[in-house]
Amino acid sequence: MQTKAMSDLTVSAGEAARRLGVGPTTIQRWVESGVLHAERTPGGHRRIYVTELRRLIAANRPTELSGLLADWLDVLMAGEPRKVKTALLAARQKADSWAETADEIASAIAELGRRWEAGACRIFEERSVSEALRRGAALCAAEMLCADHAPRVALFTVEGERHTLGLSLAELVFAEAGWRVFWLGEGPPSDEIEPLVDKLKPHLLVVSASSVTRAAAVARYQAELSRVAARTRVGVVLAGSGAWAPAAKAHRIVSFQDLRCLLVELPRSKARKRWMTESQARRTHSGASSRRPG
Ligand code: B12
Repeated sequence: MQTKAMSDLTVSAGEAARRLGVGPTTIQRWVESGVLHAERTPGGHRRIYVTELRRLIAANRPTELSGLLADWLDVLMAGEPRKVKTALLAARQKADSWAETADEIASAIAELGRRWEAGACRIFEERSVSEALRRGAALCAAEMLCADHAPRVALFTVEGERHTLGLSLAELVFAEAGWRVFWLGEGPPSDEIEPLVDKLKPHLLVVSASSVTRAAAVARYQAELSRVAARTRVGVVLAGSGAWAPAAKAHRIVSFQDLRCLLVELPRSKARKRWMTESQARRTHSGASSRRPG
């Protein structure tokens, strides 16, 4: 009989395949050969114990991590934002851009995930790592000042999504490209997107969702984003591994190098055109006022 406890302690064969990075047929073969212990629901579906996944992951994890990844995990696991800031700046020195460094950190985040899955990282450590990275990145971003009339971007996740580290790294890429960043982190309810745009007047909304947020919730949020973008001409970037639907009028971004390329291409976009019109209007205005007698 399927009790609450079993559904909490087990995952579907599909989820097990995703976490172990193998195909569903491999899971089937492992269960049949006894490599993996599974239960069956009354409906006949296989359920794999999370503890089994951790045992298998821990047994197959490379004992020694490659230099760079190991260094990053050491700095992050220490949980000190200032040390993370120093390490980020040192990595930026060796790289061409913050986008390159951000993609490097993204692989360290994925490794943190694998450690968590293998039971080699406790929840409090995952929290301390996330906060150290979030704060360390914010310290680096705060040092990159932008021009008064810089183009503006708002960074947030879909409502209820708490995975914001991608946005912390994206802020570095925007700051380096001279944008003014409104970093909101965990996103507002969808009915607040319009007042947000009316108040902050961003040229771009960058919204992130992970695979944790249900597809229906992402779809509802995306519908409101498209409606507000159509009315206000704000540009929209959809990011993260979440279930975004393809959208002609939005930019779908996965990596930080993708983001950097987009910021190079943007001058041709509506958002940028709006910014350039604004700056032209400002220049004309300041020209007129400077010519005005007295
Ligand atoms: C740290 C972490 C947390 C932290 C997040 C802290 C923070 N400030 O971000 C906390 C503790 C809050 C957390 C909570 C939870 N988490 Co969590 N988390 C992680 C962990 C270890 C790394 C975080 C992370 O950012 N990953 C990156 C993923 C989530 O984001 P992504 O969308 O793929 O984004 C990547 C890229 O797309 C890109 N990106 C993202 N946004 C943007 C934006 C731009 C512009 C660009 C260019 C790129 C970009 O950068 C990201 C990093 O590479 C991952 C493990 C992993 N492998 O990722 C688990 C993980 C994502 N979490 C998971 C789960 C299940 C949860 C919880 C439900 C646990 C629980 N029961 O409470 C809650 C859900 C909270 C919620 N409502 O969102 C699962 C998701 C499984 C699934 N179904 O998909 C994972 C995979 C762990 C696991 N192996 O099971 N988590």
